[in-house]
Amino acid sequence: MTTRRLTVAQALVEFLAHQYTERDGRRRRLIAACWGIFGHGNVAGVGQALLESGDAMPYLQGRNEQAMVHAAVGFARHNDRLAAHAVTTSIGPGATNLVTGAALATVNRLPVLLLPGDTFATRPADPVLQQLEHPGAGDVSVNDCLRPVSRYFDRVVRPEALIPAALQAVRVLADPVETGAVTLALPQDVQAEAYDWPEEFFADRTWHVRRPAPDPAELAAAVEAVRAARRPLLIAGGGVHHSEAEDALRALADATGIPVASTQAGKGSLRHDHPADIGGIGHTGTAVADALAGSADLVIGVGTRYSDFTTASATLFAAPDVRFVNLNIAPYDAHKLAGLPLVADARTGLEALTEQLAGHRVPEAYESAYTAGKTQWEAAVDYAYSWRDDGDGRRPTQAQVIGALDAVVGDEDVVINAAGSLPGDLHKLWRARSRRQYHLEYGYSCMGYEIPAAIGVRLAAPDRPVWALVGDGTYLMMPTELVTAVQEGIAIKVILVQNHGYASIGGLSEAVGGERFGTAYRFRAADGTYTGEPLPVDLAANAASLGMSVLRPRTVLELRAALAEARAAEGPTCVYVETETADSVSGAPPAQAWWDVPVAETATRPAAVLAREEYERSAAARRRYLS
Ligand SMILES: Cc1ncc(C[n+]2csc(CCOP(=O)(O)OP(=O)(O)O)c2C)c(N)n1
Ligand SMILES: [Mg+2]
Repeated sequence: MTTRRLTVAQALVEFLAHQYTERDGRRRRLIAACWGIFGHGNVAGVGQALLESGDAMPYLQGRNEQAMVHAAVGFARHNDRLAAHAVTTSIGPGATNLVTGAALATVNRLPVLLLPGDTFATRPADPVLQQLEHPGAGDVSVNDCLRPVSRYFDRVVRPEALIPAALQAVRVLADPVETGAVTLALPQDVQAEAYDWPEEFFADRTWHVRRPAPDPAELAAAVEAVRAARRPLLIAGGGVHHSEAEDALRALADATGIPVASTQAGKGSLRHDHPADIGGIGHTGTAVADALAGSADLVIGVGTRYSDFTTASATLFAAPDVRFVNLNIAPYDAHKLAGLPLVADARTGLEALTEQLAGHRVPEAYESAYTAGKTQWEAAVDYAYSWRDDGDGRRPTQAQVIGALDAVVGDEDVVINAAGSLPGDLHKLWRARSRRQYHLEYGYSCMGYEIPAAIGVRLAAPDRPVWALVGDGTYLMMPTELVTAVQEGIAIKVILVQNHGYASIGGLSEAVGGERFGTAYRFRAADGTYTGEPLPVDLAANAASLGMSVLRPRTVLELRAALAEARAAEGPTCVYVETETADSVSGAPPAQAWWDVPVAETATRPAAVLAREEYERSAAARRRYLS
């Protein structure tokens, strides 16, 4: 047997450089690059191995471990999960900084390979710097925090154990059901240890990404349910994009006239101007989609997890006899809401449905009713985007910011967002023009995702204009990777929306009796509350200080010009805009459906007492969907 003598870290890097995915005959490098921040837990192990690998494994330098995972996730999502990044960290704080990013990846089912350093396996001098030392469990390290947020976790405590661990890690990363964060914890001594590896370990390995076809019995039951339905509604989730099933979905909609609503992850599955596209659904949905959901007799969920935003916390689907058909590659999701499961790849499943439904079409009256609803919603979006230049220098609403962006983008632009009040406004208003344009991370809705994810997307698609939309709160949480964009010359475009705090949570707080407590960025007033003047903080100057080109438009007119300039810019550019801050005015239509945020059952303050009464009225509409 031929062997090669390498350290564990060198062997891992060499192995990863030879892994490929293949779907529909297209082969790609699975691990395209490795992000890293070095400390004593990986500098001489994985760090040295990356140095030694030369071009075989490109290295990317980040500023914050969580942000590196976000960048990796943005990259994987834009690659339809067929290519991913690895992230190496030191031990202790470097490793635990991964936890939030890992949870985000796993919740959204997006692949990322995490390589945190770990404390010595041989433990010659406990405690090493940054070691936890659990008094009752000698084998626990802080890396165990990564177990519940990883789809596969392994600790490589002996060199030869890398072989099964690495193979399992890659299997999970490339698996369309199981994928998410995969963690290989690497004790710092083991990383540097040499071993004689069988040469076959480093051979090219191609992981076929399967498209399972539906089971005939499940398919027959689903087809029967669709044929019997008078008011069917299809919900497109993120699985439609992951499976590249957009054409198959359009074919089904064209053939049957079934209207298609979308979740945050699924938006853009149909182009916004397709006659069957009725926009977002749920708490942040359109009036037309939510009205249809309220009376649908059959909901066909495709690649959706049915989050509480989608179901309006189990109140949206209100018809007494409503039933569900769930086309999902994951049995876990296919069985939700007591639906008829159709366990299959989204594209294969949609093609099978279209074939079996030949000749079937929804009633004409139903089609014309939702077409009218779609036209009305279009008018509501136009109204939210509209503005007059009456020369008074008025600041734009957030909806007008979105409208201004809508006016400058093309089909190829990518718009990224994750948290704050923007996701709801975008879900309601954005007119998605292509399958990858609308990039909302709303499984974990993590403040700070946007800027690093934009870097990841731009690495995946160097020719596309990539926009990160960030609120001021989000910006302050993680502006770090602007430096990375500047360093690498990655021309991301950041739209920084200043409204002096958490407009979203402020509005929510008010609705649930919280009186906006702790949600504005203001000085303390004489009474000790944060109701004084807005803070004299200049986030535009902050972005400029990190190396960004910064534009500071004030009015809608100036904003449009600035966005056009940013779009044409060759370097990373930030458009800083202060919006109208009158309480919760974003300019978008209000929520059409409920969201369950529990309200204090007993309180002395009248706002909470009133909110509780309202809460109980809304909560009475909750359903269990058991049959
Ligand atoms: C990491 C993280 N912490 C807390 C939250 C809860 N949260 C959701 S939105 C929000 C405020 C966002 O503020 P900003 O980015 O300014 O957007 P705005 O609400 O003003 O639109 C908070 C604190 C979150 N989603 N992510
Ligand atoms: Mg804000």
